[in-house]
Amino acid sequence: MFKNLKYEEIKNSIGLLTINREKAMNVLNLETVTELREFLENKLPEEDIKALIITGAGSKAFIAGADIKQMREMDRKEFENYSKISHGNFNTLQNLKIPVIAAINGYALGGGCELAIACDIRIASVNSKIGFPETKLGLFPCWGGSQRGSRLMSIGKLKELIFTGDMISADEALIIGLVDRVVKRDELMDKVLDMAEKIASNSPLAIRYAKAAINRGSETELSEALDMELNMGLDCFDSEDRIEGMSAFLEKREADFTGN
Ligand code: CO8
Repeated sequence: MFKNLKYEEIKNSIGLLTINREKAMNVLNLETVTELREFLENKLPEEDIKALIITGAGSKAFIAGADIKQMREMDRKEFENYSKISHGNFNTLQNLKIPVIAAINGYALGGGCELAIACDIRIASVNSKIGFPETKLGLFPCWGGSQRGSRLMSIGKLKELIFTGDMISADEALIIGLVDRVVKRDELMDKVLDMAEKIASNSPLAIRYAKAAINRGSETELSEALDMELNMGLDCFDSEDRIEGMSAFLEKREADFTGN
């Protein structure tokens, strides 16, 4: 039903979303961000899956950014609409209850890098090239890059990346915290799936609380964040999953979590 997106459920309750524009370097044109909005808001079966993986089609690009050809022809109002859709999409992604892993399989540039940093975890194949080339185009990363970026890496590194527009290797991105793991090119999906399956075997409820606590806490003053963490921990303690997890440990069996 989508022209530019492909969604499938793989393995054990793990969703795989592919930006499916291989010939166009999986660039996020207006049609694609509009489809992504529809997918995230109405089609993603969030209650049925335990993790979502996002990748790009083919072996060359994860996502080479927003569509420069379209943007050159847009007026301010059209660009505002395009950017608001993307802002909304990346906010929705960040706030999904389930963990989202970006499987970076090549160029992750501009808006592509911004999508990746709205995900919870980034795993990149060693051949990936990552960066914010917007200043070469007379723009700066304003689909979350200048804000989420500074919460991942040092302000100096972020400024260096944005001001120079340099693409960096996956290994450099790992050193500065822009990606979380680098793997061999042909092992990317296996490694991402291994991680997703490990996540899927743990309590979905505890992961949901952990994600919300980490996300909200990073935007909150520390003493308030610690109060919030304690309250969320108490709610988590009240759950069926907590009883199941502790019982399974003591009974030396695998836990069977329901997410409640
Ligand atoms: N937009 C439109 N078309 C693109 C883009 C893009 N971002 N990237 C690649 N393409 C197209 C090329 O034009 C080319 O099309 P055609 O075959 O019709 O000529 C095709 O994809 C293949 O690209 P190349 O021939 O260039 O392939 P190479 O392997 O030589 O190079 C690169 C691949 C390095 C990815 C190169 O294409 C490149 O540098 N692309 C541009 C990357 C870029 O600048 N991305 C950032 C875009 S701006 C952005 O994302 C802004 C988001 C936030 C906006 C908010 C601002 C306020």
